[in-house]
Amino acid sequence: MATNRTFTMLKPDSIENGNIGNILQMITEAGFSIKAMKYTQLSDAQAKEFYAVHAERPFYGELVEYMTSGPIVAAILEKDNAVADFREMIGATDPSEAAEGTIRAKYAENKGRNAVHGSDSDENAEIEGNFHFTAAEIF
Ligand code: DAT
Ligand code: MG
Repeated sequence: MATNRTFTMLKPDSIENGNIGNILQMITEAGFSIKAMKYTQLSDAQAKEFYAVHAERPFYGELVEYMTSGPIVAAILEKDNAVADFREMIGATDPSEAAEGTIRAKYAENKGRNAVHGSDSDENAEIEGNFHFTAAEIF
């Protein structure tokens, strides 16, 4: 069966706002299976490395500060067409532009505190999953 994986983080606003259960329910009801999962807090160095592609952007410092401000839930998800289907399910980066019914439309506060991360390609899903999980933590 053709299937593939994506990587997600439920960001600190999702934890602060009590939305871990709601978001995980949306994810599993959409047919994603959980291959790995961890409740953790990113260090400054981890957040800087994870978001290194945005290092030159004006919001980088704010992004790193925010992503280290509290715990996150990191997970590897599996489903056919996982990367594209998950991006569709999370909605646009800015929740005011996110389609109705998407995770960000329902739960994000603003463009920075936007509830969830979703990988943007199969290649990045692999890199990001391996950044957070060892082989023994992936089922
Ligand atoms: P996405 O998370 O939709 O893939 P991205 O990769 O362009 O968006 O940016 C990564 C994160 O950086 C995003 O989820 C929130 C933050 N961010 C992006 N643009 C921003 C902006 N203009 N102001 C503040 N934070 C921003
Ligand atoms: Mg992105």
